[in-house]
Amino acid sequence: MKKIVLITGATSGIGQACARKFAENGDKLILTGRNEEALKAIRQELSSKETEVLTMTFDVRDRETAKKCIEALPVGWRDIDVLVNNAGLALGLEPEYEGSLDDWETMIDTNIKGLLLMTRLVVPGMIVRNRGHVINIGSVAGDAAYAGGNVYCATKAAVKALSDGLRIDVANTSVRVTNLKPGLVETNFSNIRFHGDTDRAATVYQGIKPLTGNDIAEVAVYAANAPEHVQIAEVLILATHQASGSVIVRK
Ligand code: NDP
Ligand code: 8X3
Repeated sequence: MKKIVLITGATSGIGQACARKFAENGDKLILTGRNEEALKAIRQELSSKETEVLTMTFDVRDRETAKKCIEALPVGWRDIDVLVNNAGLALGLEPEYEGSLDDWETMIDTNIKGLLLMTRLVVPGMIVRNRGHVINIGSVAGDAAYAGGNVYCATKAAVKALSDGLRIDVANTSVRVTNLKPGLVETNFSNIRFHGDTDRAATVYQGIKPLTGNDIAEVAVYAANAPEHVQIAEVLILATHQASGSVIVRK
């Protein structure tokens, strides 16, 4: 059955790959992000007779705008089946005693509070319909801290706790909750982390074949299409030569 899939941060990386994979799967897409031009481009790329795409421009930290957008969804788009809470970022890799308070606030506001806001806006409808699926993009970083990861790792540990908490809260319904935990995925992630230092960002993926956004999107689509009695609760997806957030074998 065609599903209505809402993806946050659909303008780049894992979110954009999820948009492409769910489109291939024939679903109806609500793509959200901050960059209106990038949203328009992906809507044009994916819209077809088979695939309907709606875009909404908002920052997941902006409570009022996000609420207005969800409340203003047109008829035929309101019964969201899958929420992919993907929007997120890492900023900096400094020791915890030296990091930037502004960077910390941005990560906490986006990765934790933004994800919570979207959950709070979308899940009540799922409960009423007794149908739905929340796919949170967590990280291997949430399993254990790595050097300089401190606050980013804490935000992804929070995604794990929030996924587990929501799964408990909806266990008496047919709503499912998945925490997808990627390792090294080559996207714009490291450029953002290093504030546009592309040379430094490139070193993150040197000597190892990293995952792609597509690798993660395939798992998301699999989880969303598993039989109704199957809940893919958590998946850790690593590059073959990565064993944890801090063990990466480069050749
Ligand atoms: P990208 O930087 O390529 O994509 C991040 C996306 O999130 C962009 O579309 C970005 O939009 C959006 N975004 C960031 N902040 C906000 C905001 N405040 N409101 C709305 N959208 C926002 O990185 P990835 O695709 O790699 O990251 C996606 C998710 O995957 C993140 O949650 C990240 O933590 C997680 N992850 C990434 C891994 C990796 O190695 N790459 C591994 C594990 C998890 P904009 O362009 O406007 O900034
Ligand atoms: C992103 C993966 O290992 O850089 O969550 O933290 S890592």
